[in-house]
Amino acid sequence: MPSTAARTRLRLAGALAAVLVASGVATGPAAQAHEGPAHGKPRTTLADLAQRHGRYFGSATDNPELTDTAYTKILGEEFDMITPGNGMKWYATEPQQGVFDWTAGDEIVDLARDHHQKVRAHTLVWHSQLPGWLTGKEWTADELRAVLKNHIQTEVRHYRGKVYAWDVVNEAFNEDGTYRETVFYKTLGPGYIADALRWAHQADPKAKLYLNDYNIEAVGPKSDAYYALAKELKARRVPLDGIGLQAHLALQYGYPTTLEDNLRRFSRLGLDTALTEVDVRMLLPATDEKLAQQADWYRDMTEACLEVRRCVGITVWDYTDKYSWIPAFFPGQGAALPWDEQLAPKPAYQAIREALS
Ligand code: 9MR
Repeated sequence: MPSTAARTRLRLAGALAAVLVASGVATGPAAQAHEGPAHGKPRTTLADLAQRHGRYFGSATDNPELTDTAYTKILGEEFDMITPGNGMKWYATEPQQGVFDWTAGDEIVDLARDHHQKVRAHTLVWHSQLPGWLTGKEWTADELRAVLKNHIQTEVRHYRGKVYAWDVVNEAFNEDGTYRETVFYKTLGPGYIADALRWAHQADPKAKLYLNDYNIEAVGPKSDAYYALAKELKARRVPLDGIGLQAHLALQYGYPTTLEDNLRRFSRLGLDTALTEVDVRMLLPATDEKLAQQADWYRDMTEACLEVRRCVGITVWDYTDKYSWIPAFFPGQGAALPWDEQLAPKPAYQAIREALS
């Protein structure tokens, strides 16, 4: 028979466990999974936890995956922001010059609306995944400017009022901070970025407009280039709202320890920031040790965003290893996302919850 003090401790522990279960904080294996309501109350999701901090927690998705109902169930429950991984890119939306196709993008916007989720739209101006009619021809500056303006304004107008933000220009800089020599830069000069932002703003004055890139999580030549450009654009009153840090990290290259400082300096320019395409890949096979390190990185990234007032949210580049882009692009690497290929949460998932709790 336990002493009175011990019984009180036991009761308190039991009450605490009940509160934790009711609030969705995992107290054991049963609380971790996706079996739905625990003790009659719906479990808290990443989105719920993020919203308590005034942030969102999002995932990318792609049209072919949407027939997987086990996948779409979690997609619809855990997240409050969705990014189409491919469906709004130029090759998909304007496959022939002047002929627009919204099928893929609309499917994802409709799905998000059905689940009361917002949309980070991606992306208007990028050197990759362009249609053949655009890459297969030499353009004069006047011609390309007209093509670019028409593409941006037609697409942004189509989604006006339906998306929270646009990645207007994606991946404009090289690693050393020089401009990437894309068809847009080579033909139009660096002013194409300000033009793109202004055209997008005209077409949807309420959408938040972002520049987005990878390898700009840490302070360094590439993020410095964004800092300088953002400062200049703000000074010239070009409609820029935020900088998206993709955050495609790899365990073998080390954690970007200056992430928080970097987010903060953009905040001080009066800009939002967001982690827009997060994944943390590793050399396969995944081991318990690597998965634990990955969890630490997800936790650290989440905490860094929460520490900086204008870091508005985090999006993972899809949520499950089942649909990650990594294995196809980096053979021998993978296991980059918070859910595994069987849609079971990994240590990274728990670490994100802890950071948000
Ligand atoms: O997730 C996208 C993948 O399905 C495509 O095959 C790939 C083509 O480059 O693009 C992926 O998304 C990219 C995003 O649009 C921009 N940042 C890098 C992402 C990963 O390549």
